[in-house]
Amino acid sequence: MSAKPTNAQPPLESTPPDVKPISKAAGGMTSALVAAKFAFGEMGVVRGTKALLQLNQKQGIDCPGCAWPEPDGERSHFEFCEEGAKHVADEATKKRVTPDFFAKWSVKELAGQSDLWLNQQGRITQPMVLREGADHYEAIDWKDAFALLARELNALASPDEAIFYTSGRTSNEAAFLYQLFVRQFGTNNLPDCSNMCHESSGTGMKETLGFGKGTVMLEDFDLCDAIFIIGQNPGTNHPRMLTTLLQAKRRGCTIVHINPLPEAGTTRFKHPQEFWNWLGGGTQLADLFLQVRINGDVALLKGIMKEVLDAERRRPGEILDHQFINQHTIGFAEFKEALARVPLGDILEQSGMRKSQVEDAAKIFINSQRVIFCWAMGLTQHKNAVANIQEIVNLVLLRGQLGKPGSGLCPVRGHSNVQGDRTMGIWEQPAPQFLDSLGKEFNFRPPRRHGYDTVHAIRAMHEESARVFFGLGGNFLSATPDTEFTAEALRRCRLTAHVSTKLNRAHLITGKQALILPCLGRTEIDVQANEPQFVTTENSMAVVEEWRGALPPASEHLLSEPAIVAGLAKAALADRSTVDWDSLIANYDRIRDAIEHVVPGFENYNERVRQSGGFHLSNPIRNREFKTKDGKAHFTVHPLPQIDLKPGEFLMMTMRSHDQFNTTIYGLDDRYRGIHNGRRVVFLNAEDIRLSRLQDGQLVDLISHFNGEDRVARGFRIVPYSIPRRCAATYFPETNVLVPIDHFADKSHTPASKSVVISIRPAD
Ligand SMILES: Nc1nc2c(c(=O)[nH]1)N[C@H]1C(S)=C(S)[C@@H](COP(=O)(O)OP(=O)(O)OC[C@H]3O[C@@H](n4cnc5c(=O)[nH]c(N)nc54)[C@H](O)[C@@H]3O)O[C@H]1N2
Ligand SMILES: Nc1nc2c(c(=O)[nH]1)N[C@H]1C(S)=C(S)[C@@H](COP(=O)(O)OP(=O)(O)OC[C@H]3O[C@@H](n4cnc5c(=O)[nH]c(N)nc54)[C@H](O)[C@@H]3O)O[C@H]1N2
Ligand SMILES: [Mo]
Repeated sequence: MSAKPTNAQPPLESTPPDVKPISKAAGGMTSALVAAKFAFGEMGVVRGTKALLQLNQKQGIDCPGCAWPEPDGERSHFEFCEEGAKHVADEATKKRVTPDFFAKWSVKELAGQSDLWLNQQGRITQPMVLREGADHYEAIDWKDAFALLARELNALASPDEAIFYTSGRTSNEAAFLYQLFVRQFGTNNLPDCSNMCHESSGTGMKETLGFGKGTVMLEDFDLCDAIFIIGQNPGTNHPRMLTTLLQAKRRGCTIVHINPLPEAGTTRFKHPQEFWNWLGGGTQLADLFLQVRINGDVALLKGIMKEVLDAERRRPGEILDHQFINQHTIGFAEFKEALARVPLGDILEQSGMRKSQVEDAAKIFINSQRVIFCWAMGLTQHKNAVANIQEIVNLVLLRGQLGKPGSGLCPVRGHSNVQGDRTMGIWEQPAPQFLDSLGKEFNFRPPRRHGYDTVHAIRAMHEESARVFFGLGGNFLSATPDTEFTAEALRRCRLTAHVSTKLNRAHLITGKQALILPCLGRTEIDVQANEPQFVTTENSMAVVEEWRGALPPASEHLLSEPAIVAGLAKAALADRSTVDWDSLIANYDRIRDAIEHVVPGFENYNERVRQSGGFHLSNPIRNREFKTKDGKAHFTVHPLPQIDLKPGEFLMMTMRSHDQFNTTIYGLDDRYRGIHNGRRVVFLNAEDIRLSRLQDGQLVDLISHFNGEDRVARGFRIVPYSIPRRCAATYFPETNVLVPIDHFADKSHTPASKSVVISIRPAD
């Protein structure tokens, strides 16, 4: 090969980022202004105002930002958050990426641009193809695009040589049709963003409790005595949750925040709706902040549980819920014995906590009858992520805090329909019962062999045992670990195709041929057979609701996601399909009818989802039904994780700034952390900077170390920050190149992107 391959990583920044005093309170006037500025800049004042006023209103546009539910009561016109406004504005932008744009810019030139720039170019207006050997994408009509896909898919030696990825914005309707098509095509290769996200939560809960979804509903937050927020940054990533927390706080609920960083929002929060509060200092949400070391959570949770068991020894029968433990659980004796053997010294060292801090947390836990545990990526993206979740399960089992109002487990999901996509069957390991009903409804025999998850899909493409990649949404190249390895995997494909709204780097690192298939966004009106359609989603608390787009489509050439799936299915399966795709697409009620027949819990789907507020999918754990083999909830025993850092090494987490949605970069500021005008920063403890003979502001390269392999990311500015010793923090996706493909969580296979061992050297 002579030519240098196209850049897979975001390019270096021309100037290092600025560091300014940190904006301590989340929300408030600045949020509202930033939101309005961004929205009007993208959409213009008229479209912008219309979109913002409809955001999160009943019958309005829902926020595609996160999966936190909206309150059911009256909404004011200001029930939007800065982040929500950005997500909507980003999709509703007036800017367009047309065939002329692609004629002007070669793929290689585009790859030299930043992620911010790529996203800023606007909405993609027409299907585009990159033909073998070509430098530029060119327009293609839908029929030819589907034909190309069909040709490549049907040329494969086996259906298992195709990969069908899904990102979590996909609606229930599109997801259901997609998995139906994929299974009729003959494979279960359905990796999804969940594999990189809350897979560890699902795996950890399923194994111990028999069900993998959160057990609380919004009303439980009105009843709880304490909320523990672990490994989550709600101020940026789930801003609507701050309102819930504020309300809980005001009625006297105690909030504990466990995080290596003192994130804004949990320290101080000003609600954008509360004008009178804008000038004040905001409300301090967290009563106790525990600045745990990265991956110190198993240790900390064990420390808290030791205190709980000690308290029980002092006041027998008063602390633990013996009735619950006896009746509903298994493994308590072994758990207790194993915990007693864990030395407190190891717990304190690994968690980085003082004994008094562990005691304070335990005291809050013990003094609260009803406790909710919330968590996100800070727990799920470690090698021992499933153990992290299962230690939380142990904790709630001790006091019977499942199936008890105001208590329970709340894995706070990311993408707005990531949970629903799973319910619809987007999973590489489908349950036999699901496949049975699917086969029965559509009169075919779905494949039984488990498919590839995200990490193994990348491996398969790298080994050329998979040759076609299809992505329904998302940015597979930049969201996945080990950017250079993944890039090579994609380059080896015959064809890579993405259903997308905006341009991203995954369109630029391609197989021999590539397709971009532009779709309607959730904010847009979807008309089929002359009737406007709506779609449905399931939020983090298993509430299924309708979404109706309100804005005219960004281009007349766009198709809806369900229509794209149907077009693909018709072309690829032709007479082999037993499904009347045209009929399903003409009226999405028919898709929902089929879902009702296949997926339990969707009885009277069309009727119930039209009711205000939708409907809730029941969760057996709420009734203390544990669908494990023995019908019991399981205590589990986990060793303290091995965290071996050699001298000069740091444990690095990769996280989101306040100006991005996953791989989509909205801007270059993270004002809650004081970063402006750039993203290539590495946050370090000031003492570590001094001892490593590095300097504030210095440019460095980061090298990750794994099984004797080194990976390098270049050009990061050192920022002294409040972070525990030997810990480092950087932004995703710039540092995904450092996350080794084989460094993933036991059992769930979630890339361990919050536990990367690195060293730091002055930049070349
Ligand atoms: N605005 C915005 N909203 C979003 C997204 C976005 O990118 N932008 N993404 C969406 C998606 S898909 C998801 S999954 C969620 C993600 O939501 P979060 O999980 O909040 O996202 P991260 O930025 O990855 O933050 C992880 C948090 O965990 C902490 N952390 C890291 N390692 C550890 C650890 O070992 N222990 C503990 N206790 N804490 C740790 C970090 O300091 C950080 O506060 O947000 C969703 N909402
Ligand atoms: N290092 C590191 N890596 C991570 C993470 C981390 O914390 N650290 N987090 C992981 C997590 S939690 C997640 S969820 C994944 C996210 O992985 P993905 O879901 O694959 O990535 P996104 O960045 O959310 O996808 C953005 C693209 O989706 C397309 N898009 C937007 N809206 C729509 C729509 O309505 N329909 C369609 N078809 N396309 C649309 C746009 O073209 C946009 O460019 O990343 C994971 N990767
Ligand atoms: Mo996520």
